[in-house]
Amino acid sequence: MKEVKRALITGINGQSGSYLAEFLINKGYEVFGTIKRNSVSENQTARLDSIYDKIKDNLIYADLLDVPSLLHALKKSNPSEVYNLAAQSHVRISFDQPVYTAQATGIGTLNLLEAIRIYDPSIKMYQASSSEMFGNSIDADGYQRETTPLNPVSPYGCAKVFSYNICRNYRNSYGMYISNGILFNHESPRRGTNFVTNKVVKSAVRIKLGMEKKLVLGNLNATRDWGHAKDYVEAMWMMLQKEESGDYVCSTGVSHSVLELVQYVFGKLEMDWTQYVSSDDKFMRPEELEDLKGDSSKLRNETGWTPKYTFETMLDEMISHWLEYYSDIKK
Ligand code: G4F
Repeated sequence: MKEVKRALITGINGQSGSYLAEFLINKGYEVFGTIKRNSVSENQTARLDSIYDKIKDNLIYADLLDVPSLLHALKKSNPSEVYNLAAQSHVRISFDQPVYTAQATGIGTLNLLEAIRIYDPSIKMYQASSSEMFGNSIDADGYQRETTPLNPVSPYGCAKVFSYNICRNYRNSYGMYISNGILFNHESPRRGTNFVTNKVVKSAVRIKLGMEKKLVLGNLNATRDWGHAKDYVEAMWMMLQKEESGDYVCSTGVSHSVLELVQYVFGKLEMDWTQYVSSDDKFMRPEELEDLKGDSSKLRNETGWTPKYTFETMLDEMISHWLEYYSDIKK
């Protein structure tokens, strides 16, 4: 048994990685994380600002495609829990870079599994699986759950299905503790602004402040089950505290269309969205996942997890964030 709980997070500087790092530090963990070399070093750790002093010496350059770097990260962190959050995670971009996405989001997971198996197969691993794996499979009651067939409709979804299956295979073959969190969309002020929620909120605030005139989106009819990343990182941790590993859907159970998202955000800012928003093919996907709504009963029943944010309170927080951001810049 390792005395102080130590966790390694791949992709620690992403939206979920940064919230998870804060959550685990509050739980008393020593937290380590992998980051990738980037030609623009400024802002690379921006999401980690609030905990930077606590983790700056625990940030390790590593890449899921570089097995020795993963072994080095495991050796340096000597973790009892590994959270695999690194990936090429943008669905639209996965159509532009399908091979890279298959490597980073698919083979990268296998590289990490092998590194763990070589270094210490008793380590517990969390795999960031995704509701994008369901594609257009929906159960008769309108929900997706652990038993819903996986029928991905994007290179990203296909790569995530590979990772999901290889994790189950390593669990069964080698008795390793590996849990798949099948997370539905999760958002926050830290969300990249090329994902639809933060694109809409940031743009609407800029339009309100006279900094921008138009917002161009893709498919307004798609529906998503949007939760808050802060709630979802708690679910990741809860999954790894269970005696046995398994596969768990994490979702709010409520879905909204992109159009409803637009209407809510523009309405909150007292603007008529029809004056500003249009749709263009360039933001459409060659194949679209139309509807997502998750049934997370298994997770809720087995761990007691329940989300604290609603769609509305999450968007309110994001709107406040961007209003404050631009008012600080003007000072
Ligand atoms: O915000 P999105 O880009 O998220 P998407 O594709 O659902 O993927 C996210 O959730 C997955 C979980 O299911 C994760 F695995 C994945 O890593 C990522 O976090 O798009 C949401 C919806 C789509 O239907 C998209 O077509 O919004 C639609 N949309 C409409 N206009 C747009 C836009 N999406 C983006 N990014 N940009 C637009 O202008």
